Amino acid sequence: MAQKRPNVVLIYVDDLGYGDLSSYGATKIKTPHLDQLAKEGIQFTNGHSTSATCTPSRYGLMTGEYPWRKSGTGVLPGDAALIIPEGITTLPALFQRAGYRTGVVGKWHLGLGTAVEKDWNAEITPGPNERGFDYSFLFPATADRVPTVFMENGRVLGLDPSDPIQVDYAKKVGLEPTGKENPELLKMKASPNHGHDNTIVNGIGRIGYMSGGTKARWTDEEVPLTFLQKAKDFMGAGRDQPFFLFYSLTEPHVPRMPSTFFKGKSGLGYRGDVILQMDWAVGEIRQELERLGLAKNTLIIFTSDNGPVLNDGYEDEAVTKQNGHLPAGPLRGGKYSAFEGGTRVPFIVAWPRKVKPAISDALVSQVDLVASFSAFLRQPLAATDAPDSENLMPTLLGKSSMGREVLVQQGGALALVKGNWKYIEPNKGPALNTLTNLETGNAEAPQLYDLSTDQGETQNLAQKHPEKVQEMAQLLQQLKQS
Ligand code: NG6
Ligand code: CA
Repeated sequence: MAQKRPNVVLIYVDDLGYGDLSSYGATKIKTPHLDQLAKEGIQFTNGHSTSATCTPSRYGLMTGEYPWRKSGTGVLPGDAALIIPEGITTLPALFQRAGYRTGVVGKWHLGLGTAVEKDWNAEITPGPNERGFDYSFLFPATADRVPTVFMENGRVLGLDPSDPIQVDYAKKVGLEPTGKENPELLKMKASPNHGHDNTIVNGIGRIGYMSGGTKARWTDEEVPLTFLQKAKDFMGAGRDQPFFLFYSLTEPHVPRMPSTFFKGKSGLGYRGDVILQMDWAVGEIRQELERLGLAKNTLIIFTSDNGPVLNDGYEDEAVTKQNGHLPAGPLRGGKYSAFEGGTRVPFIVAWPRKVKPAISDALVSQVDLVASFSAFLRQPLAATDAPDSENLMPTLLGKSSMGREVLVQQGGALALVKGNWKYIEPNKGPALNTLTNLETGNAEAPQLYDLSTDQGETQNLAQKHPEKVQEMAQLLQQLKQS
């Protein structure tokens, strides 16, 4: 019996948009491995991340709680404390309770330790290992934030004790050059005003300051290869127990710095190149599962933590070599946005012989994974656990076409989707983020769109249907208070 339970690999990528894969309609880039996965599994056309940025999305994914309910879940600096509270059932904890071996490999960005001030040279707890993962190999925040080091089970990997690490987000530490003072040392220029001009590591200016840990610092070109190898090692490590792997890739988040053999391959600049590399890594994972004899009994979920952005802080040619590629496909907005481009992302589920290939239009969200796997693994949740998570396992496995009835989306503003209607609540702040050239979805007047006829959210129908606006506003209010 026990050996029949499938392994689960959750492949989570960073800032990949709805239009970035050829299976989702991209024509300027080809992603054969993901196309294949989509062909063998279910491709969701209305699958959502919990939020339009990384930290809140990951918080929702891990806890089954909408992140806007909890303060402190915005994009975290690299020295932040862990934001997943103790005593709740996380997604990996469900697997652990069900007897799985659990691991996270890749980007974390949910904080580490109990405080901002911490000793990076000692073990840092609590972290993923205290919240449901038996094994962790990660980088703390984002590729553009210090410290630029890998951590294995709470400790910086390859640290030389005679060269201790110090990290600070408020003031410069150490004597090393910064992008601001020494731009001539950069191999990839930072875009003005985005703030990627602090400590230079591997020729790239970062957000935040660090000193020391010279030998432990990563080389960006090696990051995806390192994560891939660690993911493979984890999958192959124990045969008699099923595993849950959260493989959290950094692509195509900035700084985009593909491995040498992918540089220039896409013709779309490094953003396209790292998407190709990410696609390749998915193929490698599948091949490794084959090699281990585990492919048939492994459920793979592939999705992204938020929508796409071209210029997110570096002059990496994502804009100048865009070549007509539409990273959000037909959707409006992108990363940071309350429009569909912010959270509607690629979402693919595959499980050989168990999931029949299909395209599903059901409304599903990453916040639903906790309740879904609670049901699947028969591990009950406490009444206070995962308050916003719905069991959509039958839908995820293609046994039902029913999705959520309502979903709250989080850009800057909150939005509510119910059936074909989408309501974006009035929100102050600029309608256009001029740094990234992305529409935020902010407007001081309510917005109402009919997604069944206007997927691109071009016609605000709020004036035409005031009663609908009122109904949706009230429902959102209720959900906020529940
Ligand atoms: C933003 C950064 C952006 C990126 C993002 C986090 C600026 C101006 N921009 O604050 O470059 O790092 O945070 O991305 O600082 S996320 O996908 O992890 O949410
Ligand atoms: Ca992200």
